[in-house]
Amino acid sequence: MYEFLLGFLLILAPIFAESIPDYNKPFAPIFTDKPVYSWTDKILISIIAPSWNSNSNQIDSIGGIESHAIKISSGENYLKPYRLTETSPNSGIFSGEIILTGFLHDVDGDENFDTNPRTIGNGPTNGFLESDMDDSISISFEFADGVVLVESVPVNWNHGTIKFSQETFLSNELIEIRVIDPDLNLNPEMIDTVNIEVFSDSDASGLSVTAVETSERSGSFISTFSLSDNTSSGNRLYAIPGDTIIAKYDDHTLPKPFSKSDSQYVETSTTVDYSTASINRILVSPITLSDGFGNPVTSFLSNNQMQIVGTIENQINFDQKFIYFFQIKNSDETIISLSWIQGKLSPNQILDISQSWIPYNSDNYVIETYVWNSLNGLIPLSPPTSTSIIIE
Ligand SMILES: [Ca+2]
Ligand SMILES: [Ca+2]
Ligand SMILES: [Ca+2]
Ligand SMILES: [Ca+2]
Repeated sequence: MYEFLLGFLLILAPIFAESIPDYNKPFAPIFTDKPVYSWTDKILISIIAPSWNSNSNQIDSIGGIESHAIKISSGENYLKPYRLTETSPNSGIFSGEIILTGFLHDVDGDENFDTNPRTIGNGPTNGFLESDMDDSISISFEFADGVVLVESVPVNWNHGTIKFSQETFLSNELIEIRVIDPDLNLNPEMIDTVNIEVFSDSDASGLSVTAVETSERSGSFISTFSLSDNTSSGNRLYAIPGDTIIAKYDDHTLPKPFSKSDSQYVETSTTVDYSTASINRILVSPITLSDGFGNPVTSFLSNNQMQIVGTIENQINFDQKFIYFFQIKNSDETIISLSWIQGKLSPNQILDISQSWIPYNSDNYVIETYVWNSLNGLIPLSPPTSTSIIIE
């Protein structure tokens, strides 16, 4: 709407500039760059007043004289007269800005005030104005004698939001979290920060990370941190696959009906998964066969006991439960033996698993192995193996 009007009026501006100001039909709409502001934001103001473009070759100004003053006010605080200057020598558009300075308040609960409320300045860009949590900023301009134009914009506190960039993170990924709370843009000309508490199932006390505003005036804050598989330190949180990570911050700037002294935790969660795909978490070697004394066997006779030996190796840096299956099929594809061994591998552990077997009949057999995470989970942790043997 604003841009549409602006374009429209820019085209008409030269006509207005050359005509005699018609003080009986004042046309000087007042615009702000946002429809609503937070308590410490910057307000960009423009007033389209072609009749005040008295010299088309120079920058004119409005509002700076008491007789036709601009007044910018919030409650009992005000700036007057406040001067706006023409955007170019013949535009007839006058602009300026002020910075809201809020009131004395502790926004993070550390018992120190975080604001510097003050009301001072005469324009066009040096104005500071105190404001309340639920306020209205009113801009008035005495366009002609006794003709005052007024525009008002609301000032509110906001409910903050917090969100991880993903629902699940792999244990080796960088974790990104974002807080959006315009009330924490405490200085619209500087990058502000917010402290976020993060903790996990493995580390319930967790740590505090700093989220940094994405631009001077965005009110949007991002923090990144990584995970550690043993202890939390610096910007690393102790969290292992399967953990839930919680992030929260305390919003001390809540909109009505909350009061100034209220605060409320805003929190979110994500989960941690293995950085290695499940099928690659255990490395299996093909089985070997040996006699009852552990000597490798090359020819196989029926009715002799032999040992089937498989080897598995943990491929991830965490303890890992497994269940290892031996399955033997005869030449009819009938399963004649199924056995399993359950256990736990520590990080990078290599383990031999053996099973004794006495084949009673001469036949061609196939010995298959499978490694799953559990009987309930049934997630394969390695590809199956298959070995053919002939029993004479
Ligand atoms: Ca001018
Ligand atoms: Ca504080
Ligand atoms: Ca800022
Ligand atoms: Ca807030």
